[in-house]
Amino acid sequence: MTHEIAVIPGDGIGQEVTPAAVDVLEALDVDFAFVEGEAGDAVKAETGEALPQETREIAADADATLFGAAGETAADVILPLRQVVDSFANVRPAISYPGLDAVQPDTDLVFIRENTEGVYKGIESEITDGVTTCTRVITEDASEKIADFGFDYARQNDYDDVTIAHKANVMRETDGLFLDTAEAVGADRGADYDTALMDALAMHLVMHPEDYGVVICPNLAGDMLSDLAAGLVGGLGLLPSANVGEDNALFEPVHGSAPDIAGEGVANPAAMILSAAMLLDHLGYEDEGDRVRTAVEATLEDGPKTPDLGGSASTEAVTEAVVDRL
Ligand code: GGG
Repeated sequence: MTHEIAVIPGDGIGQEVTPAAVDVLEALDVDFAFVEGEAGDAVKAETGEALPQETREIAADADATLFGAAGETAADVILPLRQVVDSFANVRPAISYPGLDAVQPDTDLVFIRENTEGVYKGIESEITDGVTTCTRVITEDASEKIADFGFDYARQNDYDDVTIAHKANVMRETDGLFLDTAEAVGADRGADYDTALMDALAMHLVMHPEDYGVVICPNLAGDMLSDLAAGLVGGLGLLPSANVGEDNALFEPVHGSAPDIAGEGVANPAAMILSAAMLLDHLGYEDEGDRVRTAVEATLEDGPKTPDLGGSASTEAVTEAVVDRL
């Protein structure tokens, strides 16, 4: 069976790490057909559109999508792409790997981020000169769906600790609804869980990440807390993610386009390759996903390493080392 994979490198280092993930997938004994689509700053400068209709169709029709990174046009690219694949959950694991100089070597967290609403709904306006507003949308349906997904994820992946992140003491209506709904899901299942104010949670995650497992979050909180957790494990070059819908999914590193190093060929491909491992799991190739994760882990431990991890290897050299270890 051939699996059609949409490949959308996007901007900056997305152009460098996305081919790395494709190289790894091509080295496996799985039949993929890759279809490339354009998106981002460069295509907007050329055509006026950051996410051309053709790219939307490629992603909608594929069995899964690999996306690299968004730059200045992030809001016009990554948010609509997540809608194209109808993804309601953004799964972001943050794990410490042996052999890296991590701030917190005992980190094994997974952020389950609501992916459709909150302030990322994009309802912003300038109501008068010097005054802007942003409407934060939280619905019972989306909150229930993400909480269900989070509790299922914890059970299926053997995480004992589930935490519901919120700021209901200030955003009483919106996060009040998120919290009440997520707690009702936990109570219905008879599941153990904690709740945590997201600001205090940020501090506790920095000091004691080992106390946490699955963290169910509203959209913006999930984006921010997962970047914070990247800092605990060695940087953004290490965090993969899956945007999961009912029938489709998109896989992307948590990092952005990194314009400071784009074009130098030294971006860490680990986050992108680990995202490809999540794609393999999603398509039912869990053994192949494990092989890829094992090869990445060995490469992170024994090298070669890119400059963000204290080495001097190129993206290509690290990718070759991962492929050799498969
Ligand atoms: N590959 C992920 C990416 O391009 N991230 C940049 C970004 O702005 N992300 C915002 C988000 O994940 O919602």
